[in-house]
Amino acid sequence: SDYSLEPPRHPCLQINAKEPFNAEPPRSDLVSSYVTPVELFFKRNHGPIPVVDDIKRYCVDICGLIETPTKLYMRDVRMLPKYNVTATLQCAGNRRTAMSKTREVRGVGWDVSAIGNAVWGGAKLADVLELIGIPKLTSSTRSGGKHIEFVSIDKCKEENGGPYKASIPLSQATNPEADVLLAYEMNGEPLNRDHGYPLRVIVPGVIGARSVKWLDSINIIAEECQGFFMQKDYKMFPPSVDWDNINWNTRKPQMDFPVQSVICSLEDVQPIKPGKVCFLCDHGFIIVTISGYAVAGGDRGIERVDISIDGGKTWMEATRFQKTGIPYIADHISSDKWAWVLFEIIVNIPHTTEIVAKAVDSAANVQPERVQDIWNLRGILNTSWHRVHVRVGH
Ligand code: MTE
Ligand code: MO
Repeated sequence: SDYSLEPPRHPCLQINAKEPFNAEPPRSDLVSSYVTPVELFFKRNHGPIPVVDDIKRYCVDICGLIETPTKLYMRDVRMLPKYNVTATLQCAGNRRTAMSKTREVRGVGWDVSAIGNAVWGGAKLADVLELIGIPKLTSSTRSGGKHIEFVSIDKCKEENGGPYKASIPLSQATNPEADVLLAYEMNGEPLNRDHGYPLRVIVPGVIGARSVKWLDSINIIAEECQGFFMQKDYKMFPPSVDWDNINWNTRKPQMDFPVQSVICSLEDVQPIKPGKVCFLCDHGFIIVTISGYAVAGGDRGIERVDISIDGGKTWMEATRFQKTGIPYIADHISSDKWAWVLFEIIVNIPHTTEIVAKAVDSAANVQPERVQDIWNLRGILNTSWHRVHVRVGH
């Protein structure tokens, strides 16, 4: 493996692993804009960043259960209708470091910023598949358990030096409403190398692991992909399963992510010095802005974000935003159905306390209270109530 050709990266990123490169922005920067700038967007890799320099010859092989295997060139992808989909990408390992504090887990440590919201530009996978004779999903379409497998150019040690790969059900791939993209743009610019240049998959509402970067081939297969990241990783196990009694076959690969919310305006332990980050009003209270992100998995939306300033005894509802500065209300649901919402509430903090956030999605799913109850050996999907401790004093 060769790490001598890695692209330049923004100095603000917090590096969680150098080779392969895994990094996230500081939490306070994450919610300063609704659309995450490319250079601050988290980078999650399993090997060196591949180099694609001959873009004219670059193509995706489409093979497997189809009559005529096809080569898809960039010009073919660009000829299809272009869609710009605002979608939040979240790594299943987001907030792993916090989970590992209750009990050890295996995996790269992440704070709360293994997530970002971008405008992805590209062709719909449903259009690409239609081009090669696989019809769009209709109520009468039977996909019979078939999957669409995405294979990358990169090489990783988990696959014994083979490429990263993953798959999604054919029924999702052929459904135009699912907005699965072959993306060549991120925030209006050509994809950069870190994020999958020249072409990557974006699967909205699903853990980041299925959004394969540096696409090399698409296989139509009879059942889900048998690769490492589908079968031996990114599965949710109960707290009773450990490395000596694990049976990977008992669980399905994780697809949709569960409802999540995080406070980004405060660190885990936030010392508040009156007069600096905040000020003391006449009554001796301290005014603090609590802001962060909330995101629902699948095609669900965020219904509500609850905030507590007494460790979870009492709650109040935060204001929610999608496009920055535009609060949205129930009868004005935004079109950004795959995107996070930012939330904000300004509160008076009387003394040292614990501030908590929990979100509710459109199916009334709520985040679990305690991280111990969802602990799993790989440390994925930590969506427990997000807590920060505010320490008031000089
Ligand atoms: N695709 C390839 N080819 N190789 C990878 O290592 N990592 C996956 C996914 N796609 C990965 C990949 C994981 S686990 C995540 S969370 C997202 O890419 C991260 O995408 P990003 O680096 O653009 O933020
Ligand atoms: Mo991930």
